[in-house]
Amino acid sequence: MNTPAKLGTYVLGLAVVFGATFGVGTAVGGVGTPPATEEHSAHGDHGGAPTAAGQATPAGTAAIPGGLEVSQNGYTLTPLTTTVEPGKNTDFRFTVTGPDGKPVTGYQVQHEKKLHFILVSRDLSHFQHLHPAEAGDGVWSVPLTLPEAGAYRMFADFAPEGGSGMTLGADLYAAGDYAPKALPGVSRTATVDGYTVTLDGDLAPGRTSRITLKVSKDGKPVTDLQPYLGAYGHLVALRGGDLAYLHVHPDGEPGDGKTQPGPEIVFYAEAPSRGDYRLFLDFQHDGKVRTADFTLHADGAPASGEQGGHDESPSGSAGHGEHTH
Ligand SMILES: [Cu+2]
Repeated sequence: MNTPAKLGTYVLGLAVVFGATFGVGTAVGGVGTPPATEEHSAHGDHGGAPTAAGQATPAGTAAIPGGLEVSQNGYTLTPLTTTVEPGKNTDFRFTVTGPDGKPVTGYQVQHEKKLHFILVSRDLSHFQHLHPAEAGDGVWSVPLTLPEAGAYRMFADFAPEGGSGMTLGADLYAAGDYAPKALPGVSRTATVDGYTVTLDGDLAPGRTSRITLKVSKDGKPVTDLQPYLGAYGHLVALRGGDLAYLHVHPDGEPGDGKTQPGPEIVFYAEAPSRGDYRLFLDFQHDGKVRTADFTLHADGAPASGEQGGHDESPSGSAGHGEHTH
Protein backbone atom coordinates (compact mmCIF):
# COMPACT_ATOMS: atom_id res chain seq x y z
CA MET A 1 0.00 0.00 0.00
CA ASN A 2 1.32 3.38 -0.85
CA THR A 3 -0.08 5.35 2.05
CA PRO A 4 1.34 8.77 1.19
CA ALA A 5 -0.12 8.57 -2.29
CA LYS A 6 -3.51 7.56 -0.90
CA LEU A 7 -3.44 10.33 1.64
CA GLY A 8 -2.61 12.72 -1.12
CA THR A 9 -5.71 11.63 -2.96
CA TYR A 10 -7.92 12.10 0.08
CA VAL A 11 -6.45 15.49 0.88
CA LEU A 12 -7.17 16.52 -2.68
CA GLY A 13 -10.71 15.23 -2.20
CA LEU A 14 -11.08 17.37 0.88
CA ALA A 15 -9.78 20.39 -0.96
CA VAL A 16 -12.42 19.84 -3.60
CA VAL A 17 -15.12 19.48 -0.95
CA PHE A 18 -14.08 22.66 0.82
CA GLY A 19 -13.69 24.50 -2.46
CA ALA A 20 -17.25 23.58 -3.30
CA THR A 21 -18.32 24.67 0.16
CA PHE A 22 -17.02 28.15 -0.22
CA GLY A 23 -18.58 28.34 -3.64
CA VAL A 24 -21.94 27.34 -2.24
CA GLY A 25 -21.64 29.75 0.67
CA THR A 26 -20.96 32.62 -1.67
CA ALA A 27 -23.49 31.80 -4.30
CA VAL A 28 -26.39 30.50 -2.29
CA GLY A 29 -26.07 31.74 1.30
CA GLY A 30 -29.43 33.05 2.39
CA VAL A 31 -31.10 32.73 -0.96
CA GLY A 32 -33.24 29.82 0.05
CA THR A 33 -35.68 27.58 -1.56
CA PRO A 34 -36.88 26.61 -4.94
CA PRO A 35 -40.22 28.38 -5.41
CA ALA A 36 -42.07 25.12 -6.00
CA THR A 37 -41.73 24.06 -2.38
CA GLU A 38 -42.16 27.46 -0.80
CA GLU A 39 -45.70 26.82 0.38
CA HIS A 40 -44.39 24.22 2.78
CA SER A 41 -42.06 26.61 4.52
CA ALA A 42 -45.11 28.15 6.15
CA HIS A 43 -45.21 25.16 8.45
CA GLY A 44 -42.33 26.59 10.38
CA ASP A 45 -38.90 25.54 11.38
CA HIS A 46 -37.69 22.68 13.50
CA GLY A 47 -40.01 22.02 16.39
CA GLY A 48 -38.71 23.06 19.75
CA ALA A 49 -36.33 25.65 18.37
CA PRO A 50 -38.44 28.74 18.03
CA THR A 51 -37.37 31.26 15.48
CA ALA A 52 -36.30 34.57 16.93
CA ALA A 53 -39.15 37.02 17.28
CA GLY A 54 -39.85 38.98 14.16
CA GLN A 55 -37.54 36.90 12.05
CA ALA A 56 -39.13 35.26 9.08
CA THR A 57 -38.64 31.52 8.87
CA PRO A 58 -35.80 31.08 6.44
CA ALA A 59 -37.20 29.64 3.27
CA GLY A 60 -36.04 26.12 2.74
CA THR A 61 -35.67 24.89 6.31
CA ALA A 62 -38.70 22.67 5.90
CA ALA A 63 -38.23 21.80 2.26
CA ILE A 64 -34.62 20.62 2.29
CA PRO A 65 -33.77 17.91 4.80
CA GLY A 66 -31.01 18.69 7.26
CA GLY A 67 -27.48 17.40 7.04
CA LEU A 68 -27.10 17.60 3.27
CA GLU A 69 -25.35 20.93 3.23
CA VAL A 70 -22.10 22.09 4.72
CA SER A 71 -23.40 25.65 4.67
CA GLN A 72 -26.90 26.91 5.26
CA ASN A 73 -28.37 30.34 5.96
CA GLY A 74 -24.88 31.79 6.26
CA TYR A 75 -23.65 29.20 8.77
CA THR A 76 -20.81 26.99 7.60
CA LEU A 77 -19.35 23.89 9.17
CA THR A 78 -15.57 24.03 8.93
CA PRO A 79 -13.46 21.04 9.97
CA LEU A 80 -10.05 22.15 11.23
CA THR A 81 -8.71 18.59 11.34
CA THR A 82 -8.45 17.30 7.81
CA THR A 83 -6.73 13.95 8.22
CA VAL A 84 -7.91 11.19 10.53
CA GLU A 85 -6.03 7.91 10.58
CA PRO A 86 -8.21 4.83 10.89
CA GLY A 87 -8.26 3.28 14.33
CA LYS A 88 -6.36 6.15 15.91
CA ASN A 89 -7.90 8.52 18.43
CA THR A 90 -7.67 12.07 17.17
CA ASP A 91 -8.49 15.41 18.74
CA PHE A 92 -10.92 16.39 16.04
CA ARG A 93 -11.61 20.13 15.84
CA PHE A 94 -14.04 22.23 13.89
CA THR A 95 -15.86 25.53 13.92
CA VAL A 96 -19.21 26.77 12.75
CA THR A 97 -18.76 30.15 11.14
CA GLY A 98 -21.64 32.57 11.17
CA PRO A 99 -22.96 34.99 8.55
CA ASP A 100 -20.23 37.44 9.61
CA GLY A 101 -17.57 34.87 8.72
CA LYS A 102 -16.44 34.46 12.32
CA PRO A 103 -16.70 31.29 14.43
CA VAL A 104 -20.01 31.18 16.29
CA THR A 105 -19.56 31.25 20.07
CA GLY A 106 -23.18 31.59 21.21
CA TYR A 107 -25.40 28.53 21.05
CA GLN A 108 -28.78 27.61 22.47
CA VAL A 109 -28.93 24.49 24.59
CA GLN A 110 -31.03 21.79 22.91
CA HIS A 111 -31.54 18.41 24.56
CA GLU A 112 -29.12 19.53 27.27
CA LYS A 113 -26.24 20.27 24.90
CA LYS A 114 -25.13 23.21 22.80
CA LEU A 115 -24.08 20.99 19.94
CA HIS A 116 -24.73 17.39 19.03
CA PHE A 117 -22.13 15.69 16.88
CA ILE A 118 -23.15 12.63 14.92
CA LEU A 119 -20.66 10.59 12.99
CA VAL A 120 -21.58 7.79 10.61
CA SER A 121 -19.78 5.80 7.99
CA ARG A 122 -21.24 6.71 4.62
CA ASP A 123 -22.51 3.14 4.24
CA LEU A 124 -24.46 3.69 7.51
CA SER A 125 -22.96 0.66 9.19
CA HIS A 126 -21.21 2.72 11.88
CA PHE A 127 -22.72 5.36 14.17
CA GLN A 128 -21.45 7.58 16.96
CA HIS A 129 -23.23 10.32 18.89
CA LEU A 130 -20.74 12.59 20.63
CA HIS A 131 -20.70 15.89 22.45
CA PRO A 132 -17.70 18.04 21.65
CA ALA A 133 -16.25 20.43 24.21
CA GLU A 134 -15.77 24.13 23.61
CA ALA A 135 -12.06 24.80 23.25
CA GLY A 136 -12.47 28.58 23.14
CA ASP A 137 -13.01 31.12 20.39
CA GLY A 138 -15.74 29.06 18.81
CA VAL A 139 -13.57 25.98 18.32
CA TRP A 140 -15.17 22.61 19.10
CA SER A 141 -13.00 19.68 20.11
CA VAL A 142 -13.92 16.02 20.33
CA PRO A 143 -11.83 12.86 20.75
CA LEU A 144 -12.71 10.90 17.64
CA THR A 145 -11.80 7.48 16.34
CA LEU A 146 -12.80 6.40 12.87
CA PRO A 147 -12.78 2.63 13.37
CA GLU A 148 -11.52 1.68 9.93
CA ALA A 149 -10.60 3.13 6.59
CA GLY A 150 -13.49 4.60 4.67
CA ALA A 151 -15.69 7.56 3.97
CA TYR A 152 -17.61 9.10 6.86
CA ARG A 153 -20.02 11.92 7.40
CA MET A 154 -20.18 14.21 10.39
CA PHE A 155 -23.25 16.18 11.40
CA ALA A 156 -23.36 19.18 13.67
CA ASP A 157 -26.85 19.65 15.09
CA PHE A 158 -27.20 23.02 16.84
CA ALA A 159 -29.10 26.28 17.12
CA PRO A 160 -27.09 29.50 17.15
CA GLU A 161 -28.17 32.14 19.64
CA GLY A 162 -30.97 34.14 18.08
CA GLY A 163 -31.38 31.68 15.21
CA SER A 164 -33.22 28.48 14.51
CA GLY A 165 -31.94 24.93 14.71
CA MET A 166 -30.05 23.40 11.82
CA THR A 167 -27.95 20.39 10.96
CA LEU A 168 -24.87 20.86 8.82
CA GLY A 169 -22.94 17.94 7.36
CA ALA A 170 -19.43 17.38 6.05
CA ASP A 171 -17.50 14.37 4.79
CA LEU A 172 -14.50 12.90 6.56
CA TYR A 173 -12.08 10.30 5.31
CA ALA A 174 -9.87 7.69 6.86
CA ALA A 175 -7.28 6.71 4.28
CA GLY A 176 -6.81 3.12 3.18
CA ASP A 177 -8.60 0.29 1.48
CA TYR A 178 -12.11 -0.44 2.57
CA ALA A 179 -15.09 -2.50 1.57
CA PRO A 180 -18.36 -0.59 1.93
CA LYS A 181 -21.22 -2.69 3.26
CA ALA A 182 -24.64 -2.88 1.70
CA LEU A 183 -27.43 -1.19 3.62
CA PRO A 184 -28.95 -3.77 5.98
CA GLY A 185 -32.42 -4.95 4.97
CA VAL A 186 -35.54 -3.77 6.76
CA SER A 187 -35.22 -4.71 10.42
CA ARG A 188 -37.51 -3.86 13.31
CA THR A 189 -35.68 -5.71 16.02
CA ALA A 190 -32.23 -4.87 17.33
CA THR A 191 -30.18 -6.52 20.01
CA VAL A 192 -27.41 -4.78 21.90
CA ASP A 193 -25.65 -5.79 25.12
CA GLY A 194 -28.40 -8.23 26.07
CA TYR A 195 -31.17 -5.74 25.34
CA THR A 196 -33.76 -6.28 22.66
CA VAL A 197 -35.39 -3.24 21.12
CA THR A 198 -38.38 -3.59 18.85
CA LEU A 199 -39.70 -0.88 16.58
CA ASP A 200 -43.34 -0.30 15.85
CA GLY A 201 -44.52 2.17 13.24
CA ASP A 202 -43.69 3.09 9.68
CA LEU A 203 -42.04 6.00 8.01
CA ALA A 204 -44.25 7.61 5.38
CA PRO A 205 -42.93 9.96 2.73
CA GLY A 206 -43.71 13.60 3.29
CA ARG A 207 -45.30 13.36 6.68
CA THR A 208 -44.61 12.94 10.36
CA SER A 209 -44.76 9.37 11.60
CA ARG A 210 -45.09 8.01 15.08
CA ILE A 211 -42.36 5.52 15.90
CA THR A 212 -42.51 3.47 19.10
CA LEU A 213 -39.46 1.67 20.40
CA LYS A 214 -39.83 -0.92 23.11
CA VAL A 215 -36.88 -1.97 25.23
CA SER A 216 -36.64 -5.32 26.97
CA LYS A 217 -33.91 -7.29 28.68
CA ASP A 218 -33.95 -11.04 29.30
CA GLY A 219 -37.48 -11.12 27.98
CA LYS A 220 -38.73 -8.55 30.49
CA PRO A 221 -39.79 -5.02 29.64
CA VAL A 222 -37.37 -2.38 30.90
CA THR A 223 -39.35 0.13 32.98
CA ASP A 224 -36.51 2.09 34.54
CA LEU A 225 -34.81 3.72 31.61
CA GLN A 226 -32.68 6.67 32.63
CA PRO A 227 -32.99 10.14 31.18
CA TYR A 228 -30.48 10.80 28.45
CA LEU A 229 -30.27 14.24 26.89
CA GLY A 230 -33.58 15.25 28.46
CA ALA A 231 -35.49 12.25 27.15
CA TYR A 232 -35.66 8.50 27.62
CA GLY A 233 -34.06 8.04 24.26
CA HIS A 234 -32.46 9.94 21.43
CA LEU A 235 -33.23 8.86 17.88
CA VAL A 236 -31.25 9.78 14.79
CA ALA A 237 -32.65 8.82 11.38
CA LEU A 238 -30.73 9.06 8.12
CA ARG A 239 -31.82 8.42 4.57
CA GLY A 240 -29.92 5.81 2.58
CA GLY A 241 -28.27 7.19 -0.54
CA ASP A 242 -27.56 10.73 0.60
CA LEU A 243 -27.63 10.61 4.42
CA ALA A 244 -30.32 13.27 4.74
CA TYR A 245 -30.76 13.87 8.47
CA LEU A 246 -34.38 13.62 9.52
CA HIS A 247 -36.06 15.82 12.02
CA VAL A 248 -37.04 13.64 14.97
CA HIS A 249 -38.44 14.64 18.31
CA PRO A 250 -39.38 12.61 21.36
CA ASP A 251 -42.94 12.47 22.63
CA GLY A 252 -42.77 13.82 26.16
CA GLU A 253 -39.88 14.05 28.55
CA PRO A 254 -38.90 12.74 31.95
CA GLY A 255 -40.72 14.52 34.75
CA ASP A 256 -43.61 15.82 32.66
CA GLY A 257 -46.02 13.68 34.70
CA LYS A 258 -47.05 11.39 31.87
CA THR A 259 -43.95 10.04 30.13
CA GLN A 260 -42.95 6.67 31.56
CA PRO A 261 -39.32 5.48 31.82
CA GLY A 262 -39.94 2.62 29.41
CA PRO A 263 -40.46 0.13 28.15
CA GLU A 264 -41.78 2.27 25.30
CA ILE A 265 -40.13 5.37 23.90
CA VAL A 266 -42.16 7.32 21.36
CA PHE A 267 -40.81 9.62 18.66
CA TYR A 268 -42.15 11.61 15.76
CA ALA A 269 -40.00 11.42 12.66
CA GLU A 270 -40.33 13.15 9.30
CA ALA A 271 -39.30 11.17 6.25
CA PRO A 272 -38.77 13.58 3.36
CA SER A 273 -39.31 11.00 0.61
CA ARG A 274 -39.72 7.35 -0.25
CA GLY A 275 -36.65 5.31 0.36
CA ASP A 276 -34.62 3.39 2.88
CA TYR A 277 -33.73 4.88 6.23
CA ARG A 278 -31.41 3.87 9.00
CA LEU A 279 -32.49 4.67 12.55
CA PHE A 280 -30.18 4.76 15.55
CA LEU A 281 -31.65 4.83 19.04
CA ASP A 282 -29.51 5.86 22.02
CA PHE A 283 -30.97 4.84 25.35
CA GLN A 284 -29.55 4.73 28.84
CA HIS A 285 -29.99 1.97 31.39
CA ASP A 286 -27.85 0.96 34.37
CA GLY A 287 -25.70 4.00 33.80
CA LYS A 288 -24.66 3.17 30.26
CA VAL A 289 -25.77 4.52 26.91
CA ARG A 290 -26.34 1.92 24.21
CA THR A 291 -27.32 2.20 20.58
CA ALA A 292 -29.87 0.05 18.77
CA ASP A 293 -30.09 0.32 14.99
CA PHE A 294 -32.88 -0.38 12.52
CA THR A 295 -33.68 -0.10 8.84
CA LEU A 296 -37.07 1.07 7.58
CA HIS A 297 -38.43 1.56 4.12
CA ALA A 298 -40.75 4.51 3.53
CA ASP A 299 -43.24 3.82 0.81
CA GLY A 300 -46.69 4.84 -0.34
CA ALA A 301 -48.02 8.07 -1.70
CA PRO A 302 -46.23 11.16 -0.46
CA ALA A 303 -48.51 13.28 1.70
CA SER A 304 -47.62 16.51 -0.05
CA GLY A 305 -44.98 16.02 -2.67
CA GLU A 306 -41.60 14.38 -2.40
CA GLN A 307 -40.18 17.17 -0.33
CA GLY A 308 -43.18 17.00 1.96
CA GLY A 309 -44.42 19.32 4.59
CA HIS A 310 -43.57 19.68 8.20
CA ASP A 311 -46.42 18.74 10.43
CA GLU A 312 -46.31 20.27 13.88
CA SER A 313 -49.23 18.20 15.07
CA PRO A 314 -47.85 14.97 16.49
CA SER A 315 -51.08 13.08 16.08
CA GLY A 316 -51.27 13.02 12.34
CA SER A 317 -51.13 14.84 9.11
CA ALA A 318 -54.29 16.91 9.38
CA GLY A 319 -54.22 19.67 6.84
CA HIS A 320 -51.57 18.12 4.70
CA GLY A 321 -53.99 16.25 2.54
CA GLU A 322 -55.32 19.53 1.27
CA HIS A 323 -52.30 20.57 -0.74
CA THR A 324 -52.59 20.59 -4.46
CA HIS A 325 -49.85 21.25 -6.94
CU1 LIG B 1 -26.25 14.79 21.32
